[in-house]
Parts: sequence; structure tokens; C-alpha cells
Amino acid sequence: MTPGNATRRAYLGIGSNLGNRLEYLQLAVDTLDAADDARVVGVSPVYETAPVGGPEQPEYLNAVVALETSRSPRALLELAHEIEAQAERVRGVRWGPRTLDVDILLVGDERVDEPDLVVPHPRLAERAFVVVPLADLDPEWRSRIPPDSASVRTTGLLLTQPE
Ligand code: GSY
Repeated sequence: MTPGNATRRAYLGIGSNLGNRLEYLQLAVDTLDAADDARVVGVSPVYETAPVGGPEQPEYLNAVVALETSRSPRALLELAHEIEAQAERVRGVRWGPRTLDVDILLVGDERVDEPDLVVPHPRLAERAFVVVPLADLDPEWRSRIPPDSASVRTTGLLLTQPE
């Protein structure tokens, strides 16, 4: 990361329910860390989670990544879309199955309310598949785990955090 820029902590949710799910999550972690102005400083354990919304679809693997970054929320969204494209994600049914989803959850204490980007993520607090791994990285979220957390199961799978 370029030294000297003002950085803050951002949290991104990553999820996959098609193909080699763990490899897609690792692709997201590695590509985030390799990006300009971003460094991965934490990766939660991987959870297997029941799909929320959309059509009947396979179980997801989900995790949360912590970044130190000087990128704006908009620049993080562009990076997220680039990484999803690398995973050959095809945008089909809304809330349907996908090789890789990268969601911008929190960017320091910044707030954005635009048609295609809302930060903090508007459904963050109600999604156990996001809050459970987020609480692994930020203890402040431990008291905010939603009631459906039974749909989020530990796997023992770990992603490699780049050095
Ligand atoms: O919003 C992320 C994509 N997604 C997920 C997900 O990542 N995990 C689970 N369990 N359900 C989901 N539904 C959607 S859409």
C-alpha cells in the first residue's frame, strides 16, 4: 500500500455458493490484498450458511475480510466488481447463486447513500451470515448477532491471510 495516505478500517463480506467455493473466497482475499491502497489485516473463519433470499440454491461459504485502506467506498465497490468478474460471476437471478459475492459492509465511519451503494450495508445487522464472522474480527459486534445464527455453521476451514 502507498505510504502516507490516510487509511481506515473497512470490512467486506465475501460469499460463494457455486464451484470451488473456498478457492473463490481465497481469490477475493488475495486480490483485495494485491490492490493498490488496500491491505488485508484480518480474515474471519469460514462459515457454511443457509441461503437467505432468492430461489432455492446451494449452501454458501461466507467470511469477512478486514482491510486497511485509503480507497473511497466507491473505489472499493469498483474493486469488488472487478474481483467478482475475475471469478467469472454471471449476473443472473437477483439474490441467486453466484461464484463470488463481495459486499462493502463498513468503511471507517463513512456513510454513503446512493442508488447503487449504501454504506454501512443496509442489511448488515439482520444477516447472521455477515454478523457472525464480523464479530470474530470486531468484538463490538458480539452482542449484535441476529437470532437466526443457527443457520451459520462453523466449518474448520480457514483462508490464508497474505503476509
Ligand atoms: O449478499 C450476499 C449474497 N447472498 C448470500 C450469502 O452470501 N450467504 C447466504 N447465506 N445467503 C445469501 N443470500 C445472498 S443474496
